[in-house]
Order: sequence, then C-alpha cells, then structure tokens
Amino acid sequence: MFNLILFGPPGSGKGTQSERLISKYGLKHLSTGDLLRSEIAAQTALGMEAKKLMDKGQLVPDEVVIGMISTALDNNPQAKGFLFDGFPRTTAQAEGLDKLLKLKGTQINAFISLVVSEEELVKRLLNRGLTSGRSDDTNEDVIRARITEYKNKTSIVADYYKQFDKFTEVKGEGSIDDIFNALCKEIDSHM
Ligand code: B4P
Repeated sequence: MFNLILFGPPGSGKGTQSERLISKYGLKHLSTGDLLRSEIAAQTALGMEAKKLMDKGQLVPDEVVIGMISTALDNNPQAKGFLFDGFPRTTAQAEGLDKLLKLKGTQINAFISLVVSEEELVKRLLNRGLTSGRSDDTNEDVIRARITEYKNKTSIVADYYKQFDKFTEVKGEGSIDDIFNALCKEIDSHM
C-alpha cells in the first residue's frame, strides 16, 4: 500500500493536482473538503454544522473529520493506497490518522507540501469563486481567515512529519503540468 498526504494552504493546488495523481498512481482520493461539501449538499446535521464554520473560514472539529476519514477507510478495503487531500489539518488529526492506519497495518509513506505565496492564493481563490459556487471562495475576508487558520493551526502539521523524515516541499507556482511533474518525481523517489 502507498499512502500520500498532499499538503499546503487553501488554494495551493491540492485538489487540482490530486485529480491527476490518483489517475497516474491508482490511489483512492480522500478530500475532507469534498466529504464535507457532500454532507452540506445532502443537508445532513453534520453538514449544516460544518457549513457554519466553513462559511467563516474556520476549521471543522477534529473528531468530525477524523470520523469521516475512518468511515472512508473502512469503505475502501480494496484500495491500493490513499491520497489524503486537505487532511490532516491539525496535529490531533495527524495523530488520529496514524492510529487509524496502524489498525489497518499500514502507514503514511510520503508527505508533500505545496509552497505558494499568500497573494497568489488569494488571487486563485477569488478567481475560483467566480465560477465554483463555493461560498467560502467569494469573500476576501473569509479567504484570508482560512489562510490565518492554516498559519495558526495547520502549518505545524509539517513538523509532525519532519520528525519521521517523510516531509518534502514542492514549489506550487508555475504551470499545472510542471508542478505535476515535480510531484511525480518526489512520489517516485518514495516508492
Ligand atoms: P478544502 O476543500 O480542502 O479547500 P481548499 O484548501 O480551499 O482548496 P484546494 O486546496 O482543494 O484548492 P486548489 O488549491 O486545488 O477546504 C475547505 C474548507 O473545509 C476549509 O476551509 C475548512 O473549513 C474545511 N475543512 C476541510 N478539511 C478539513 C479538515 N481536515 N479539518 C477541519 N476542517 C476542514 O485550487 C484552488 C484554485 O487554484 C483552483 O481554482 C485551481 O484551478 C487554481 N490552481 C490550482 N493550481 C494552479 C496553478 N498552478 N496555477 C494557477 N492556478 C491554479
């Protein structure tokens, strides 16, 4: 099994690159953002609670997202491996993920962080907001709040993986093809 975490601030290209990576490597894509948006679309109680936080640019509670990932892992027993996109976003989530993977006799093989400047992130997300229908992409204050949540709670997750020697950074600015090729080179070196 090969398990990859694609990490980076909101708008760094995680979702965009994940689509290509799962097709090349045959991994199962697990995006907590997508899972939460499905709950919102289905108007579940979990989705309605999550929406209130997401609309303010805040993170959803750890136990909620860890629970969603646990269910998704159980629902995909045949997977060759997983690509985690937008998860873990806190150290508690990283520890929760380690425990879940250990129960399945597997672990994280690589953690790749996409590096993009703050102004580029804001530009990309406002641009996506023109067409995505995502309420968290249309307001610059909410976008900046998401980036602040990333700086305060999420960026330290990288330190957790640095201690296990699994951490790599890839420049996330430039053409989508060039970034994809740089990611593939890193992934291949961990396989
Ligand atoms: P996510 O769905 O994870 O959304 P995101 O980080 O904003 O975007 P993503 O990273 O997928 O977008 P991409 O860069 O690909 O999270 C949304 C919210 O859900 C969070 O704020 C939080 O409230 C909640 N949440 C999710 N997971 C959670 C967790 N684990 N714990 C707690 N809360 C959680 O794309 C951005 C744009 O850039 C696109 O328009 C794309 O076309 C463009 N782009 C990509 N690459 C480009 C490039 N090279 N050049 C130019 N543009 C590019």
